[in-house]
Parts: sequence; C-alpha cells; structure tokens
Amino acid sequence: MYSGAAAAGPPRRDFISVTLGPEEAVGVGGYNNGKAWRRRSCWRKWKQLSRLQRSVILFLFAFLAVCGIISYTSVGEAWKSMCSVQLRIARMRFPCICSWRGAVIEPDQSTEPPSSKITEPEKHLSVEAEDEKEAVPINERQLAVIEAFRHAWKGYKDFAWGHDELKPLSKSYSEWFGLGLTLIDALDTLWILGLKEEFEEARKWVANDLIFDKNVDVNLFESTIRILGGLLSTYHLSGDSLFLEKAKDIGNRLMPAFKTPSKIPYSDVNIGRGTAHPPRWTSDSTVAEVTSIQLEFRELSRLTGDEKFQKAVDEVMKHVHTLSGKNDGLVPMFINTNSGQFTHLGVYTLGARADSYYEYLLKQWIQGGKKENELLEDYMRAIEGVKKHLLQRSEPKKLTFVGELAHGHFSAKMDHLVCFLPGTLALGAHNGLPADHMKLAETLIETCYQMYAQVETGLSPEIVHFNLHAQKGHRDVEIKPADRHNLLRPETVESLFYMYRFTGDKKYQDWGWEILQSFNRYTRVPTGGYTSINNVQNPSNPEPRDKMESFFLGETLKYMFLLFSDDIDLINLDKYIFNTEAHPLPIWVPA
Ligand code: DMJ
Repeated sequence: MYSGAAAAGPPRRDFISVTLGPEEAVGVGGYNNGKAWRRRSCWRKWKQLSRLQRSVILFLFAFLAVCGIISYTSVGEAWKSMCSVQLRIARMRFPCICSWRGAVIEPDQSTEPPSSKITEPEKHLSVEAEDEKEAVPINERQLAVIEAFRHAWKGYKDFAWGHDELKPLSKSYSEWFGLGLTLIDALDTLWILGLKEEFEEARKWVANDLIFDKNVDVNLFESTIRILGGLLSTYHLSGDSLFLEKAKDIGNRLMPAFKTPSKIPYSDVNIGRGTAHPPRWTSDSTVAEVTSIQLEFRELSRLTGDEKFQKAVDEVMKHVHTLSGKNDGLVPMFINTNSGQFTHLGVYTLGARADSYYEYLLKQWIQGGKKENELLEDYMRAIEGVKKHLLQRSEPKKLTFVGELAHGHFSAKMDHLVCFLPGTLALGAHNGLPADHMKLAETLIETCYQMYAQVETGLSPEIVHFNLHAQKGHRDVEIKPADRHNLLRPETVESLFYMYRFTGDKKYQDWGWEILQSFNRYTRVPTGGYTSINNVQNPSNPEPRDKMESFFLGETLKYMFLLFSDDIDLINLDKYIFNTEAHPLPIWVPA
C-alpha cells in the first residue's frame, strides 16, 4: 500500500550501490585510467588479499574457464545440428534426385505403443542419421527406373487420377474398390524414389479425397496389403501423421471381417456399413489371404496402442498352427470360416492362394524380434516340406523349380508368384536360418530368371510348365496358351533385390536390368503408363491388355530401384520388413 510516510523517507532505489574506496573514486586523486596505473593498482589489490581469498578467486577462474570450454563445444554441436536441419530443408525445397535420399526416417524401434508421439522426434532422428553418412549418389540404372516410374505416373495422373487402376490404351480407368488404389500403393515408392513434388500432390489427394466411409465391398487381404500397408509405411517414411490417421480409419473399418464363428476372417468387408461376408459361392476363405494380413494389423496395434488388431490376427495364426491337414508343413489352399478347418485337402502349392502364408511366417517372426517360436517352427517345417515334395529339376538346363502336389501327383507347374520364394529364403538365411536355405535361394532365382530369359519377349508368363525329360529342340520352360500373359508382376525382381543385397553379386542387378528393358520394350504405352500383356511369346504383337496393376508402381518399380542401389541403408533390411505388397514396416527389435 502506498503511504505518505514512505514517500517522506529516503528515495527507494532499484539498483545495487557499489561503494568504491577513496582512491578509486572519481574525483579523489583525479581520474587516472593509464595502463600502468591500472596494472599497479590491480597488483597492489591482489597482494592485499589473504592466501585463502586468492585461492578462492583462482579456483573460480579455473571453474569458469572449464564451463566456458564445455558450453562452447555444445553450442558447436547445436549449431552443427541446426545446419544439418537447414541442409535438409533446403534439399526438400529444391529436390534434386541426385542427392535426395528417400528413406530418411529411422524406424521407430520401441516396442511400446507410440500412440501420442507422432512426427517430430522421428524427423529429428532421421536428419542426424542421414547427415552422418555420405549420401550414395543415384546411378544411371536407378535414373532409368525413375524415368519409367514418371512415365507410368503421368498416365495415371492424366487419365485415372484418384481411381483404382489406369487403363493406358483407352486412356481411362477401372475401379475395384473405388479408393485410389494405385495412388495409395505408390505413395512410399514416390518417397523412396525422391519424387517430392509428385508425393506432395498425392498427399493432397489423400488429405482431401480419400474417404473410407463408403458403401463398398472390399477384399480384406487386398485392402490390407495395399491400403493399410501402404499408409503405414508412408507414415513411417514421411513421419506425417495424416497417413497414420487414415491407416487407423481403414483398419477399424476392416475389423468386422473377424466376426465369424471360427474367427477366421471373411474375405469381404463393406467398409461403409461395417458388415462382412464370404464370397457368394462358398463360406471358405483363402489360406494365403487370412494369414497375410498380420504384419499390417500387428503394426497398427503397436502404433495405436489398441491391441484388438493384433489379437485378431494372432488368433488366426495360432489356430492355423494347430490345424490338421498339413503335409510336412505345407498347407491346403482353403479354410472354412464356420468350422475353422482346412478344406479341399490334398493340394499343395507355393503359388496362388498359399504363397504369402509361407512368406508371412518368416516375416512375422522377424518383425516381432525372432521370439515367436511357433512361427519359426511352421516356417522351417514348411521349407522341409517344399524340399521333400515340391522340388524337381528340369531338362535340359537342370533348373531347380517348385512344382505342385495334387493328391499325391506331382505337377511340374510353377506360377510366377512362386518367385517370391528365393527372396524369402535369402532373408531367412540372413536372419540366421540354415545356409542351405541360401543355396536353395540361389538355384531358384536362376530358375525365375530363366522364366524371363527363355521367352521371346524376355518377359515371364503367369505360369510355366517345366520339362522333366530332355526333348530335342525343347527348352526347360513350356507355356500353355491360357498362361502366357504377364501382369507386370514383381516377384522375380523382388527376389533379385534380396539376392543382390545379401550377396553383392552384380549378375542379379544385370538380370533385373534386362527385365526392365523388356518391360520398356513390350509394355510401355507411349501416351503414359505401362500395360499388362496377353502374349509374352509374340514380340511383334504382345497383345496389350489395357491395364496397369497398382503393384507395378507399388512393388515392381520400387524393387527395381532398390535392386540397382548400392546403399544398404536405403530401406535397411535389418530395420525394415517388407509386407507382401512391398511396403516396408519397421522391425520392432532390429538386428
Ligand atoms: C501383389 O498384390 C502381392 O505381391 C501379393 O502377395 C501377390 N500378388 C500381387 C503381385 O503379384
């Protein structure tokens, strides 16, 4: 409170007064600021101090000097990291494909659900991790992949933007789910290839136009591997929470598929209505489909902290683990959603309807830190089953291939889809599984390459039959008229990528390069896009089908780009695991 008495007292001073001694006071003895005088005066003062006082002052000086040095170095560090952030921002503003590396975010390796930490911490980590290392320049072959991707993207952008698939010849599009499938499948490829502008444009579409609240039936497996997988990996690479939000949305909308008597999910879900059902003609689901959604749902649980996603898919794996009807680890192709039992027993293939069951056994085991022993057991048993029942050698080149078994009869038929296997075997060997898995991978990838090299267009058909007996004038590979199409599939290029990463043998890059040339020669549409073809045996008329599958951008070109790269940190295989649609997800406990 203001008081008159206080006002009458001495004036209040808001400063500290320092009383100087008479000699130092200005005006006493006159102002003398000469250097010699100041030196003498300081020395006299110092001499007047006691020994203790001098020691205290010396100690204080020494202490301050040490503090100074420490803070200088940490300011230096802070400055250095600020500079690297600036460098990164500059690179993003002026994207140059020669120096901009796509895979910059280190995967979040904590096993805790990081529901509240969305973007920033990961970004800062990545900046430092990236700048510590010399950037590996993009080479000629990678540039050729970027060129191919841009050409495909141009077609999609001009004629099919926001729709599922491009029809490059009729310059239109086709719808499957009506969810911009190609765009979503391609998001992380855009990021990895460093196509920043195109990525931003696609991101805008996801932010403004991707709406899942639609009365539409989607296939659980296809939408999980392409949409959920694509969104999750793009979230990890870009650190942009938009993609996680969208992933949560679609993940929740797919959950009704698991409401079945056996908990084996239905194949189809209406994502707007929240209802699910099996295909119209059966109550069976496909074994590969119900066992190849796990990587994505498990990761969604880890990110959201909501365990329901992981619980649902883990239950499927546990159930399948216990089922009878397997043949030395090989599974039938169908499973009933009511009884939970395998159906159509006695037919075993590594191709369509079973393929990614085997792939996901190994990959889940790796994703979870190699702790889930049942997954490993099932995988190891299955590979023994493949060796025992499905391997044969062709004539004349003695190519080792994986055939099929139907009720005890061996068929020398192999789907191109089976060519995922060399890559998976190599990945297992890299993760400590037996060396003979790698040997088998080496022989099988040679076969997959021959499925291209022995064909007139240099492109593999969908299915081949191998000759078991030498016949004059016959190659190893025979093709039936109904099987001679090529859908721009990725499996061989995918396996070439793994083989090159783990062996460093350049022949795998050369084989991939040949395949890219063949795609360019026979499937490229001049006005934009690439097309599936009907006849790989007719170079003068491969009969274009007028469809570019979303996996050409999501998988085939991505694996090509990675195959030609010599940068093992461009999606490091000790940190990431690819889902079956080539979307990299973090390994929870990296090697
Ligand atoms: C993709 O959708 C996936 O790779 C799936 O596992 C198999 N089929 C296509 C590519 O061929």
